[in-house]
Amino acid sequence: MEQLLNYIDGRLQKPLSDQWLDNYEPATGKVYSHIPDSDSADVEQATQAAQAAFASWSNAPLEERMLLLLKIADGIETRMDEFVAAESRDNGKTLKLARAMDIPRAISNFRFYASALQHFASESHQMPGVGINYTLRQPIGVVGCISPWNLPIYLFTWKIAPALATGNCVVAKPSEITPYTSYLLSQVCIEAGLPKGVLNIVHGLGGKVGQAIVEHPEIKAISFTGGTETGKRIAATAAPMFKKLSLELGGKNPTIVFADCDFEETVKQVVNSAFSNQGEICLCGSRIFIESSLYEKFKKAFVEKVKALKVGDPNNADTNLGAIVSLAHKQKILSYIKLAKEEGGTILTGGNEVKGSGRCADGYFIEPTVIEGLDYLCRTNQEEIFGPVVTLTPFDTEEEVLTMANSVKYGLASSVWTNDLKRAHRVAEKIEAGIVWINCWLLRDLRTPFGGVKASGVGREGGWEAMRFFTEAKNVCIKY
Ligand code: TXE
Repeated sequence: MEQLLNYIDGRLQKPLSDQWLDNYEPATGKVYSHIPDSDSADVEQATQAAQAAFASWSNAPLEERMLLLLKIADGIETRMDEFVAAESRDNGKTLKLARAMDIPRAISNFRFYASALQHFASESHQMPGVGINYTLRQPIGVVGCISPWNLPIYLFTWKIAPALATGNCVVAKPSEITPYTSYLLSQVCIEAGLPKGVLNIVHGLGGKVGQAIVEHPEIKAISFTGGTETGKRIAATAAPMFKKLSLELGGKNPTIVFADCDFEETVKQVVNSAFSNQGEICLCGSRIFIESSLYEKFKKAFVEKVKALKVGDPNNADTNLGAIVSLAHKQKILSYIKLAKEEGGTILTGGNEVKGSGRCADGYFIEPTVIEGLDYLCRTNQEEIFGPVVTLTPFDTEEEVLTMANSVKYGLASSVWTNDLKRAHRVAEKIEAGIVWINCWLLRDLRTPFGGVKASGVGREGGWEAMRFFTEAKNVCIKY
């Protein structure tokens, strides 16, 4: 059985404890590799390596840092097929989605920040006749990056790239559920000649390795993406240590469809926003609100398209929904479908687990599920399910739909479908979310701030936001 290795001080190595965890393939339900069951001793070794590398990395010429990040991007691109296969096998997503989204975005993350570091400027403020101030934006030192299982290498590199670009050294932990592409990234970094200790990847459990990273006194900032409950635990540990924190947490995103939308395109895109990656994207639209006059027509067309979605082997070209990431997560999703029925919902399509066939006989599959007739305040409509389950709810007025959309503790993303320009801006201003897409979904410009409000987290990733997160601003004031 293949053993994935930690990447510490430039070397691939076993966990110091020589303890291992099973790594499951969601499509087959079978263990296909072992990952290090690392602990605080491995995190200590990684942190010391990062500290030792910091002086030279933070003082390296910008062009040197840029060229290394570009080489890493090229290395991923050269090994694209391996990364695509690994991402799909680890997460359960289809090969076509991994090839279309996850891996290209990981490459873009490194290329974007390789270029951004060359243009990252700060400001000066003149006091006429008295003096001048200038702001130095300096790297923090050793930072921690912890990422989830839904978009494994996409979100892992979304943190690591700006951290490295700004001259920090990194101790990073991917989800123990989807470690493989991070392991491949380690190999690419070695092949690219990234100096030892600049990036360290420690595999293992969140409560052990993740917690050790968060509480290590020499790791000065934490960039985390994952569940809201975990975000709370991380904040409780890091806040008293005065660490910088970026928390990208859960979501329960509204999709608001007005009667004047471009009907066919809206139905198609709303299906996409509901069920991409089996609904396991924090940006997915899981609460769909439709203007009453359009409700029946939209419901009919939407359910028809959902019924046509194919659930099955992620390796098959015609599969739309692959496997759910784990047995535990499959059971969590099924429990919410059961709850929806108990709360009075009507299942319009789906609602059942799917028995795989052939190699996937023991895989984790669930039908795309559409539910109507629920109160907007019920648990099914308030709690994050993070799977292929959406609800439909009609509305009459803007005020009513905004009240329902904003009724959840989350505030991450939203989409609004209308051709009324003024209404689009009006609604966008009032939605409690960090991202509002108008007549589109998941259209991303990496220069824009990315993050949520309320229980969806604090801080922003993306563009200069990420570069500022990973640097400290020092004001130098000179009297002349
Ligand atoms: O996240 P976790 P999981 C939501 C979604 C999902 C729930 C839990 O609802 O069902 O979060 O998913 C590490 N200290 N999202 O289990 O547990 C853990 O090892 C430090 C939304 O994946 O938060 C993993 O690497 N680290 C989210 C990472 O944190 C800890 C995407 C995420 O694990 C830790 C994924 C600790 N105490 C899930 N405990 C989004 N916003 O995109 C765990 N970890």
